[in-house]
Amino acid sequence: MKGVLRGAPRVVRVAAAQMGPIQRSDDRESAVRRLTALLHQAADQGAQLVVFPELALTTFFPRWFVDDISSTDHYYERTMPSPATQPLFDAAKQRSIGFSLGFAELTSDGHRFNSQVLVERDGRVVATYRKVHIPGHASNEPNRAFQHAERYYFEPSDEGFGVWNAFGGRIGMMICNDRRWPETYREMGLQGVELILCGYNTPLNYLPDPSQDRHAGFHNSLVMQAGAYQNGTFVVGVAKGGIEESVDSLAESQIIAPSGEILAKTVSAGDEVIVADCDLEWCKNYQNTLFDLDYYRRPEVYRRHTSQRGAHTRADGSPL
Ligand code: CDT
Repeated sequence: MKGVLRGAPRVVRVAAAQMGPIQRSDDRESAVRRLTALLHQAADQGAQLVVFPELALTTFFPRWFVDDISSTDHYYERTMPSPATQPLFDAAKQRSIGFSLGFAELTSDGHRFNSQVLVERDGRVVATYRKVHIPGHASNEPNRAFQHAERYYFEPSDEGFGVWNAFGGRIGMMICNDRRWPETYREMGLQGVELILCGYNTPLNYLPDPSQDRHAGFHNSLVMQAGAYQNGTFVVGVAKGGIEESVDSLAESQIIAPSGEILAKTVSAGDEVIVADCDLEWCKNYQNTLFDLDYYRRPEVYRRHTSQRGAHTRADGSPL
């Protein structure tokens, strides 16, 4: 085991910029104005990085099904920065603050992804992450109170989970449903991640099993705190919360330490900024001791993780 070996502090002041709802009638320009105001609040508090939610430019459009997907092209960005988001990029560069931003991406060859861009303090695009785990359903389910047709509107990315050198550390990204899967964190943990950025839109009513509704906040914290601790990384989860087009969504944005502790958490379901000083050297307390992956992991007995998708059993019920 390597042992703690903590170096000089590498503190990144991180802001989580939660948004309240964006209604269907709200245009992109108003969303960008709200994002820019939040960015200025974060910069005023000395933040070097501000994290925005998933699909932060429009209402959560997968809650409606349409027969012709091209009729929803206006919800997608063809470039990033796009003309509408350029003012946000300009303000960030002017204030020397980096950001991550969730948006719907329509590529030049017609692919649709649920994406999140990471931008450095000098305005340089570091990376674009495309969501891997796409929840919900792919066809219209008219008996639902509302649709969650992400599997119709987005294809799952095969690019996996990158980790990038930025903000003086190792930065990873995930989007909403990705945060519920342990594989997401471990893929980044195996690349030495120190700070994971995650935007989310999580309805408070899970229609396939309403018994889960009262646990929405608990499950949100549970998965992100566990992922942080088990990989010795900071995790920043940022909601678009509140009642959007009659659908109530979880807020509870939070910044989590490698210890698994919540350092800051929002108290409203509206536009709100929280900040925390994240000393990336803290990760070493976990990555070089209890979770020294190189010393303690046993990949040779984890082969099912990549060779198998669902749970398999023999006809008699015994494990394979
Ligand atoms: N946006 C997103 O991924 N939301 C999902 C909702 C799942 S219910 C179909 C989430 O995991 O929070």
